[in-house]
Amino acid sequence: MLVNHGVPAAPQRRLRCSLASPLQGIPQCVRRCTHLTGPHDILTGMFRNLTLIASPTSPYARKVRIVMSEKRIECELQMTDVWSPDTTISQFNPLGKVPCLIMDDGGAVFDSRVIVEYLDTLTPVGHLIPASGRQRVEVRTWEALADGIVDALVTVRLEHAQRPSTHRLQPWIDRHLGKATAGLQAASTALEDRAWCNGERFTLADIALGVSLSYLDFRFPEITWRSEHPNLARHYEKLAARPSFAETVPPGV
Ligand SMILES: N[C@@H](CCC(=O)N[C@@H](CS)C(=O)NCC(=O)O)C(=O)O
Repeated sequence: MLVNHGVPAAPQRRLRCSLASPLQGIPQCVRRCTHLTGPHDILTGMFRNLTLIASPTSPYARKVRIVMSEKRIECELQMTDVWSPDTTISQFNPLGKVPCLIMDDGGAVFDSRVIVEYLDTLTPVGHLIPASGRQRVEVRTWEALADGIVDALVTVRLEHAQRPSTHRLQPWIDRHLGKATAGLQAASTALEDRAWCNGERFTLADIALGVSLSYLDFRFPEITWRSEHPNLARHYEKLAARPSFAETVPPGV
């Protein structure tokens, strides 16, 4: 959609954390995703145990959880509050952010874009990222656009949640609201009246866009994106009805 030519697939990145016991210290708010079947590496035949460190309200973690659900990948979910002094997230992700995927050998994978790329290689069930070429880069650009909308909204949210009102910078807030607004307009223009963001089927592009629209509802209910972009509203309604979206709704919505 927003690019002129295809690029080669990005290499899969795997980062290892140095801890002997990788999950030590993570609060035991663990939920087993029992409706899912086990992940199976089709290349090596190895069965993998996966743990996703997340927070219930993180849109980036939600994107990963939706991908896992769509692909029927089993995971253990461990919730942490990244803003709490007690969190141990930085032992796994030095950037102190969720989501972070821990593999059975203790390897830690972040951020959400790298995690979903890895997950899509784990099972042939419901491929979400086209294998190569123009289609692939278009889906990844949709994801970058949707994540960019979320990035801008999270920045605005943090201005309110983390900074005293006397220290807030309105021009900074306006700048990021402007990015979110422009991103929504670009998404609406690119979607037109098509059934899916890219091609003829549901992909990661739809997941990322749906998560960004849901985050607007969750944190910025005053933004009237539905009336400005009826095509996005229609698309979101369809996405929100999928079990993967319904089962990952942030608490309190
Ligand atoms: N680009 C990252 C963004 C992750 C991110 O910013 N996560 C937030 C939660 S929504 C976080 O952990 N923030 C903690 C912090 O910034 O210290 C991704 O896609 O995973």
